[in-house]
Amino acid sequence: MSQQKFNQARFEAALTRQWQHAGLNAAQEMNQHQWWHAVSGALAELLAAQPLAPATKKQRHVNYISMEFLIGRLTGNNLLNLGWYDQVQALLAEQQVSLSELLEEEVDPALGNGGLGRLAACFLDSMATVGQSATGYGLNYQYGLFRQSFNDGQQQEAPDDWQRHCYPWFRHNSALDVDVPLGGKVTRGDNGQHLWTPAFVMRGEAWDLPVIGYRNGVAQPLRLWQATHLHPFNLTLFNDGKFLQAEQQGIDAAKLTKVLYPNDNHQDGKRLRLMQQYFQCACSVADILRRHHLAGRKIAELADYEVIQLNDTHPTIAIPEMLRVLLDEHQMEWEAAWAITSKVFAYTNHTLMPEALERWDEKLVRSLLPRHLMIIQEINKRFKKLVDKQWPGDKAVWAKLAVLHDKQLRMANLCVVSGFAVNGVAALHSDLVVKDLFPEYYQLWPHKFHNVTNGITPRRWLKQCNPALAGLIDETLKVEWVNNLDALKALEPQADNAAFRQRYRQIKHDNKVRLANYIHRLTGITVNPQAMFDIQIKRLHEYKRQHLGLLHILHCYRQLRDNPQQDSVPRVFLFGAKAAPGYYLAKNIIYAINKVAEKINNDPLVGDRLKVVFIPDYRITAAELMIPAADLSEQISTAGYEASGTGNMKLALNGALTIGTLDGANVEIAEQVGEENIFIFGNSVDQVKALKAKGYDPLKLRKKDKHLNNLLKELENGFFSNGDKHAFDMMMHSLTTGGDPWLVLADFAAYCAAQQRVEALWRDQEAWTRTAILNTARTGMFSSDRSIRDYQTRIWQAKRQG
Ligand code: 73E
Repeated sequence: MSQQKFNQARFEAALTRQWQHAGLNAAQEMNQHQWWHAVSGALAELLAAQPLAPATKKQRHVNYISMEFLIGRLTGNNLLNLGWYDQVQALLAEQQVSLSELLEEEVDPALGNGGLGRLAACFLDSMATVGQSATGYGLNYQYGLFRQSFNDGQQQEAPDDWQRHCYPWFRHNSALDVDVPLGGKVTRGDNGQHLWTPAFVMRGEAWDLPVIGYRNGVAQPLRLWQATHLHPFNLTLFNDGKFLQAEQQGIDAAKLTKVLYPNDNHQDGKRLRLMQQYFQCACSVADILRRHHLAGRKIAELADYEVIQLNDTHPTIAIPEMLRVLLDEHQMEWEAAWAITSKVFAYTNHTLMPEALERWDEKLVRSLLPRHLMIIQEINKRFKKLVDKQWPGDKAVWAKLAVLHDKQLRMANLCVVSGFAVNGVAALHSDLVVKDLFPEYYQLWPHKFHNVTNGITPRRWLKQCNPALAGLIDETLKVEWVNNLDALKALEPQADNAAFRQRYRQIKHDNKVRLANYIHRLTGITVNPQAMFDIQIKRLHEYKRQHLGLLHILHCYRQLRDNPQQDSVPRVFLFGAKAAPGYYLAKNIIYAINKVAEKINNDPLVGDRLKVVFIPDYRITAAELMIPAADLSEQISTAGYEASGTGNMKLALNGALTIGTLDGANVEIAEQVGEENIFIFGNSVDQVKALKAKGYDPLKLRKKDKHLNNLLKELENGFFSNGDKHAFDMMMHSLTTGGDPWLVLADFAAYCAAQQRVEALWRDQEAWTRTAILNTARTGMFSSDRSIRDYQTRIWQAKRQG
């Protein structure tokens, strides 16, 4: 398909309908926000008429189910992908309206926590762009991820009411409503069939956002389910006079999609979360089957046309839901239903962290989903036969592999047993999935296991967020590179071209000025754009080790105080991170960084040489400003714990040099850019394992390393906290007597040494720029278009093993 032409007359007519609908008499009466709303609404209306590419036998339709889609602002991105940006800009300019200014009016929908949700959004963009027919299925939360502010350095959370009811990109299609049962009991009918009598039924409404391919005429839906009560209320209860109970049902239903759970890499085990999961899965499975039937296809052919990709285990309950529908509603035999189901589902694993691996109490599952529990028991029983055959009498193996064990349901096991494919998200991670997490499953089914290294969409993460660099690339390469990112390779020779380097450096500088202005507006802090912008942006988590960054800042501060005359490299340390509201240690790390920042930023001895800024309320829109302005990208997780990372890719593509451990996709970034163009340090996965095995003791390390000990002491003696010696107790305990589980102290010396190498290169700005250009030129493989093609060839369209 080719790009859809911009039709000015149709657009203007749609725009007119928008302001008329708002009750105005003329376009000129609109304020800035109304302009944004009207332009977006008009575009959405034009797109609604767009036909969908149907599923074919040649290409299965992908149903990407995810609890999170961190989409970011849509209007600018959609205009860019449509190729209509310039025309709309010119049209608005005639009315003295600035397109770029009105785009700032959009709230950034925060329907996700971090990398997992952003990955889902990048994948939708890429599927539309490479022509992979797909539907995204998620939840339409009324409140997205909380808004963050700081009060005396402590994180405060406020609800993110993003006004979903008047978001102009939504299209609600009431013909797609789904009824979702919950609770109750299961009995047997006359023919032995299972009859589920639910305690209550909710309604799922389909709210669609358009996902637009890059200039290829494709638009496909991201379908977000929203829960409401049934209309009318349960009439029987109503007639019995039990009004309040009837109303109660409505209240509960609306609660279901009220709020996104704010945990990243952590499971809470809350009842409402399981209800959200089931609600999403029941709606999505019903929708997939409805589409299949409407196309006139037989149920037995489902796996020839549809694949369901599970974004981590959060939507796993879709598996027993599919079986339930096939068994109970289509009256299929187990074998036939299983044959279909086990060819449809594929599972992506995003984490090895034990606290993030989902388990649900059997009791809870039974109370909400009695029929599903029975189906899971059947899967478990049949699977046990296979395990008994392979490992006769081996109880330990069964204890590991069982889907149901110790009254707990293990979602990852259910996925591996029931799906046709399992993949990790970076080469190193996929290796660990096989070796550490699922070795026995790998023995049983080696063909199920794959790697698909994550990627990022270059539309948003280069062309849109860094227009000046995109322009320079256009001009230099004279080919369309944004949907063929390998083309960036041709920039390599420019690293040796002084004039190109000058322009590249100037662009980085301008982006830093843009960020400095934002920082000043937001925090009142003035930062020097000549300084190195050293950036760590990601969720706050111990394993990501923002506190290792903090220790290095203390080290720099110490050096400045010890040698005030020294010719130091000026740095601005920038952080952006939210901590889950109940994750107190993470919040304590935020507090520590803010307190240290306060001290350093107000120390006249330091002046412009060192600044530390924690940017509040980090989100996609802030990332779009920070990434193009970064000189140094901090990717310093404990090796073996960051499955992939995607911020690392965005930053490298935009010409930030990486300082990082051999973890996640850092390994592949290093391979691509070359060891001499990245700063790798610290213990490797094997070394981390060995250290832990032999009994690592941070206190011994502290004793030996006087310098490190002095830095820690300053955190303990109230120097940074107005004399409060307990301000950072939680963090300090974790680093010392708590055993330093993330090996922060163990990697500290190597980290500082790597930072030295960073400074040495920085002092030679030509060499630095050369390296930065090579990073841009060599990170084309991290386009999510490549990830999607990998999914196509390795998983979705691969020849299926029966
Ligand atoms: O390494 C990242 C990865 O790049 C990983 O931590 C993250 O997924 C990214 C995309 O693959 C992730 N998030 C979660 N698990 N892994 C998670 C777990 C529970 C709730 C919410 C998010």
